[in-house]
Amino acid sequence: MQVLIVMGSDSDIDQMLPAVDVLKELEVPVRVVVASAHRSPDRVVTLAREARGAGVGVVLAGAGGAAHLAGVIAAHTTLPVVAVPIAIGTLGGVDALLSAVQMPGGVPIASVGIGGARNAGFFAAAILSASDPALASRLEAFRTKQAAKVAEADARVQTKLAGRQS
Ligand code: RP5
Repeated sequence: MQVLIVMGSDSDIDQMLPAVDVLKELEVPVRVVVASAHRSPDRVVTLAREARGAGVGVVLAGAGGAAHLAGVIAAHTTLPVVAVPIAIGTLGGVDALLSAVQMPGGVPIASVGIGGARNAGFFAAAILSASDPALASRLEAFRTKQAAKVAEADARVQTKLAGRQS
C-alpha cells in the first residue's frame, strides 16, 4: 500500500522531506503532491475521495498556519490521516498543531509534533505494518539498529567520563 503525502504549499517541502526519506528507507511506496485546502479545495477533495481506490493506506498532510489540510482530507476519506504541523510564521507551528488536535468528534486525525515529518513517516509505516509482515520486519530491523546506536553513544560517553564517576 502507498502513502500519500499532501502538502499545502511547495514552501513546505523541506520540512516534509524527512517523511519521504523514512518511507523510502522502509521501502514504502510514496506519492507526494501539493494541494491546498484553501487555495485549491477541489483538488484536495478529489485527492481525498480517490485515495483509497488508488491504493493509498495512509495520508500524511503537512501544512502551516491555519492548517486545515489534514482535517479537510479526513472529511472526505475514512483512511487514517496524520497531520504534520509545519513551523512557519509568528506562531512557529503552534497554530498548525492546535488546528490538528482539535478536530470535531467523528472525524479524527492524528498529529505528530511541530516539524515532525520524520516521525510521521515512521507512524505511517507502523499503520501499514499491521497488515504487512515484511514491512513490520523492516521496522523491527530499524529499531534494532537504532538501539545499537544508543549503546554506541553510551560507550562513547563512558569513555569520556572515565575516572570521573564514583
Ligand atoms: C499553508 O500556508 C501551507 O501549508 C504553508 O505552510 C503556508 C504558507 O504557504 P505559502 O504562502 O508559502 O504558499 O497553507
